[in-house]
Amino acid sequence: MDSEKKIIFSGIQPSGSLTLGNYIGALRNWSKLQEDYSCYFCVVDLHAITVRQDPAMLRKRCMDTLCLFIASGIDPVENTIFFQSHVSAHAELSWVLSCNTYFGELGRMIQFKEKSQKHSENVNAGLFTYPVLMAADILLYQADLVPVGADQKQHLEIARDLAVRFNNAYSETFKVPEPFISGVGSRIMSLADPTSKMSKSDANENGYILMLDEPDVIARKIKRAVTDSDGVIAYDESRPGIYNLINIMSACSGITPEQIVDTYEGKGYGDFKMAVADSVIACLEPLQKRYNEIRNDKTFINEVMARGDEKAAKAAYKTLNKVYKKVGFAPKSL
Ligand code: AQP
Repeated sequence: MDSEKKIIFSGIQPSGSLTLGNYIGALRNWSKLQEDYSCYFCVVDLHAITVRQDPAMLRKRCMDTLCLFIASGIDPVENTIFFQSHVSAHAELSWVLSCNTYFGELGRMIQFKEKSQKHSENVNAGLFTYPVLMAADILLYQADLVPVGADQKQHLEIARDLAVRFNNAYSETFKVPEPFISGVGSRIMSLADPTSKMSKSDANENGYILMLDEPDVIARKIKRAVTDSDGVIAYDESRPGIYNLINIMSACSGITPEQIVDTYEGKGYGDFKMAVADSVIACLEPLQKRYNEIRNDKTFINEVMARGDEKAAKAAYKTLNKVYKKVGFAPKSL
């Protein structure tokens, strides 16, 4: 890996099967960064247990997620792809940082407020300190840049604040990360409720398209997508159902929203939805094929895991050792 390249860190929670939103908003863009940046792409399994998970299902989803990274075009040799729980430095740095984080600043996090309402039966401390673990993820690798969606901007701000606070208290230790705005990939909304984000943990499976959905399932879900009664195809944000379908088709086919409107103006929603489904199916087909080739190849997966864990651990412990020294912990050997 070229040490001159800027460092990028990003992660996805294995809290469900990955969706078309995860692909368009994250994975597809990540695969375009690998030539120009030194990238750490992480399956953030520690974050996933802030919401109760079935252990067998979580284990399977962790492996599925790793394979979907690769199937999406992320080269496991060029990049560092790994599991967060395999590098214990994440949890260790998170503790040190949490001793430098104020209760009040975590209480202001919008995601905490939303998730604690959604999971009111399990408002645990991990859900509250989630941004501190995310800060540890980023700061351990001395990341220059972090690709973030609008909903993660607040968390990146905390990571930046913590880096500056620690550097001021203990001398220069962490690089202060900047948000990375790629400009590609829109926010994909739920098919069942186009005013909310397409989410892998949505209780309604008609709300999302999974990266591994079969073609007939994709066609059925898009056919059932909530639209409106106007019957006109126009690219208009105030009509979120049609607007979302146009964005999906544009992201999957590379055709601009304006060209899509020109082609389907005056045609019924039925024809248009069929075209959207065809574009999604064609977009996902090559990655599904690659996924099926690697998912059961244990030797390949073990090699990927061993390489990624080792590279990540090397970088992470270098930072953690520095941190332990700066806060005043006794060295392991004299
Ligand atoms: N609908 C989306 N449109 C565009 N980008 C999306 N991402 C997620 N959903 C969409 C991007 O995927 C990355 C990883 O997200 P995550 O899994 O760590 O957490 P999330 O954003 O909370 O995703 P979900 O699917 O909504 O997960 P759950 O349901 O578990 O909370 C991020 O880069 C995100 O922007």
